[in-house]
Amino acid sequence: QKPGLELAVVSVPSYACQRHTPLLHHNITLTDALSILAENAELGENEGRGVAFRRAAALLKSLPQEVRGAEQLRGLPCLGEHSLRVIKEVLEDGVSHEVETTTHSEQFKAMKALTGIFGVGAKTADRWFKEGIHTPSDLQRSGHTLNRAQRAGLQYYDELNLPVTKSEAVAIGQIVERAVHAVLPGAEITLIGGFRRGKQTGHDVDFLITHPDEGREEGLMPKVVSWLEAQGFLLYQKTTGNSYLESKEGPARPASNMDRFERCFSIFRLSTDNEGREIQTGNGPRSWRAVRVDLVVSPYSQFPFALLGWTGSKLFERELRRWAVHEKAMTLSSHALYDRKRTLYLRASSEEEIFAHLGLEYIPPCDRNA
Ligand code: 8DG
Ligand code: MN
Ligand code: MN
Repeated sequence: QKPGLELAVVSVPSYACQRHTPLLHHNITLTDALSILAENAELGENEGRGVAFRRAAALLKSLPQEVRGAEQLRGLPCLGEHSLRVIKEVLEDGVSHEVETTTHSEQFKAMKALTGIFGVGAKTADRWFKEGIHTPSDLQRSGHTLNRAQRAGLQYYDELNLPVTKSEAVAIGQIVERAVHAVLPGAEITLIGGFRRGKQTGHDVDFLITHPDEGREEGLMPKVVSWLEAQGFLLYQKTTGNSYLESKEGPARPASNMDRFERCFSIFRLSTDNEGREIQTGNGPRSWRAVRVDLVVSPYSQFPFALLGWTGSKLFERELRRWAVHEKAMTLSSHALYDRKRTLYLRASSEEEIFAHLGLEYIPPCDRNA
């Protein structure tokens, strides 16, 4: 009467980009445990270990039912020895000793709190932790010289760690649209990132901007930012120009997933009047909140690649690139797809065409929650 073989018989493909991974799935307890270990590895700058836990968690997210016993996992890919051990422990005891130890460790708690400050990465946080700085308040008191991003991150710490709701994302979208259309009529604005995958909350709001007349989008960001600044919508912004030149970059694999689009990492000042919500601050309540917003500008010809590259999830993106390289001898970035055997760039006018070039079934955004 054990549901034994049901899951094992179904063959599950090993790349996350070959699978449908919905937002809501059946193995939250297990994936939560593995995510903690992934996070801990990433905070310790052990990327390989982090990816292994993320892949195991993503596999479980794609299963059509709850895993009740370890025997159901036989034959499934992506489950390394360490992940399997953790899964078995959780299935048998309800908790994993390693996960418990991690969540209670001073270092993990401190690293999470410090990297939770906008502008602070794992390296910086680790340096501070070793100096005895464990919390944002410790940092405030330490008298350390902070850069502009970190100062803003510290100033709006509590709000930026409050989830952004879908309705807040929509409100931000309306402001971005007004700004973009004021400086470039006909430009198109698309909500990307987690919200495009159907998430109801996010840590930020991401937008991709383009214009059907190639070239019209050039230099757009500084104009949009000036408009937003003049209207008092920005608490912080850092704009980076486009540095992508197909001829110069060539087909070589970029060093990281950082792309070269014109972009702006910002903090918006969003009125909360409409939601009837007040934000509590050290200086009393107020009727606006800080929201992290990422803006990216793409030339029209690269738009499908940018859309695919910025919709996420991060693991789904990583798996797409890994699939491209190892299974297809192609290089995928947020700008282009290069076929190394035929030594040519493959054009695409939609995400569907990119999946087709890659020999993959089309996976819609709502199923890219790997
Ligand atoms: P969340 O904000 O709801 O928490 O999740 P998310 O929307 O999936 O994460 P994100 O950190 O906002 O990233 C959105 C996507 O953008 C993600 O798939 C990674 C992708 N991305 C690139 N290039 C770059 C880059 O240079 N920096 C960042 N931060 N993200 C990038 O394609
Ligand atoms: Mn996001
Ligand atoms: Mn983002």
